[in-house]
Amino acid sequence: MDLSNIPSLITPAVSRFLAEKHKLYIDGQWVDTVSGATMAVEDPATGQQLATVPAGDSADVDKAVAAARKAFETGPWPKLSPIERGKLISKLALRIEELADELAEIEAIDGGKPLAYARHGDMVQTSVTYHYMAGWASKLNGEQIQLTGGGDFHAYTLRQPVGVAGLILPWNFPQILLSYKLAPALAAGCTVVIKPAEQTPLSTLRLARIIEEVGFPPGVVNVVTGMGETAGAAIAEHPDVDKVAFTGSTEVGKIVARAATGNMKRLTLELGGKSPMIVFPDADLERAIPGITGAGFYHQGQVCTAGTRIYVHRSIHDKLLDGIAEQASKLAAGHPLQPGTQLGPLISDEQFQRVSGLIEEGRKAGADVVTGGRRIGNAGYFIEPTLLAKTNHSMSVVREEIFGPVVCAMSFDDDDLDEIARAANDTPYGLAASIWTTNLGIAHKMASRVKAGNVWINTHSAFDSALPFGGAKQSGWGRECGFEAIRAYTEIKAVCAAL
Ligand code: TXE
Repeated sequence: MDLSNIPSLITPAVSRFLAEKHKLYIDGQWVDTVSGATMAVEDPATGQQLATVPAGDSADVDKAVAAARKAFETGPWPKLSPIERGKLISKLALRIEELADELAEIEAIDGGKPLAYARHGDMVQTSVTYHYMAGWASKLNGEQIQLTGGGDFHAYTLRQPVGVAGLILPWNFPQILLSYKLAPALAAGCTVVIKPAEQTPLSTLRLARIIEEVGFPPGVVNVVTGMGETAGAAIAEHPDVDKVAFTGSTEVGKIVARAATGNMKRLTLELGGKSPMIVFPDADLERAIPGITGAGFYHQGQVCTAGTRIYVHRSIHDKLLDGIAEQASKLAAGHPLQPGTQLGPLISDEQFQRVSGLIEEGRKAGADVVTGGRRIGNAGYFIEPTLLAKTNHSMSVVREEIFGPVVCAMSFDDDDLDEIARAANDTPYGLAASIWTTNLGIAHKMASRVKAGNVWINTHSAFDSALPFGGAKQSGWGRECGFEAIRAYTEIKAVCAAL
């Protein structure tokens, strides 16, 4: 892999942006941290420093929350008509479309995602989510309630914004996952404090400028970059934050949940996964092979819904695995900005060490490496797409969320759906699953048996801004996208009048 030409691939606009002195965005102002602390952001493909951003902590979060509170209670935001609020969100969506090339480039270089995926995946889904949610701003209806006792009463519900929302983000899909939170929060009339992941704060700092430019009133959206244990924890604990939306690890999700009980914050948590892919003997392998290869290795497997456990009928086991191995081994690794790259680096050295360690544990425990398993090159954090066969549920590679390009395969012999579901459900996670079959009856029977927030049939990781998304079991609480997201940022008030 030749990484020497990377600087020449960065466009002038992004070069200038990277070199700037970045600041926090609080109350419509660009400000330094109270402590003056900064932190480095690196390009995971080269390990080189890309930019320096503020390292905010609780003092900065206090300022941001105060600004968000003020904007929520007074000022122009709560007085804007629902249509005006929706129009601002639409303007944001349009501006993201116009600036999609630049935003995608920042996303690619900061997060290690191939540029084409960032441009045609992340940025498209991001703008669509703002467009979709803009429409909900003018549809926050309550309902008239028929009281059981009859009599002279008029009872109804009001759907009102929950208040100040803290949005804590991970590094794998910085803008998509932000749009899943920010778009419904704004549509509902909330104000927010955003804390992007420390590994990937850059696209959110760029977005804050767009938010300023399209005319959101000061304090409606605030951005505090910083570490999780300081800035993130301060948001989770803050007594004046009414709701937290968090995407990240199950481990930190539990910490956030405990902190949020202090003032009984509303909470949505989108956490880890270990998603099964169940392949029946009648599956269309022309679809299943590329579908499963993408499910396992897209963005190097750093996807919460990544398909990581294959359960395949023994009769097609070898054919399926040979097909996946062939496609996976052809994925072109490279710098995310290099044309043709299909496989970027893992996000950090820490993640690289963890994934490498788990592959080694799997090998030692008797897993068969069908393809992959090694480091690619010696710069950045690249690992070959890895397919492990002869795995079982006692192995850490099957039990733990790896968050890297590692897929484990297991087989089944008969068609006892309950038995297959038991294996698929034998995990603390319940985020997603996919079922591959041409038999509609089996597909739907299996869909009802799998414990997961999202089940796909003959596809995997198919997202849509209108489709509720979230996890069962330890994969989280609540749902993002669709009207479910609006519920998550609103409170129902029951009003009952004696006439
Ligand atoms: O996530 P963290 P990390 C999983 C995946 C990955 C593992 C670790 O398995 O290997 O998590 O990734 C902030 N209070 N997922 O360490 O630590 C942090 O700053 C409040 C799954 O990056 O959970 C960041 O903004 N906030 C996942 C965010 O939480 C805290 C996506 C997520 O960081 C905090 C990413 C604290 N005490 C990782 N500590 C998915 N579901 O898609 C950290 N943070």
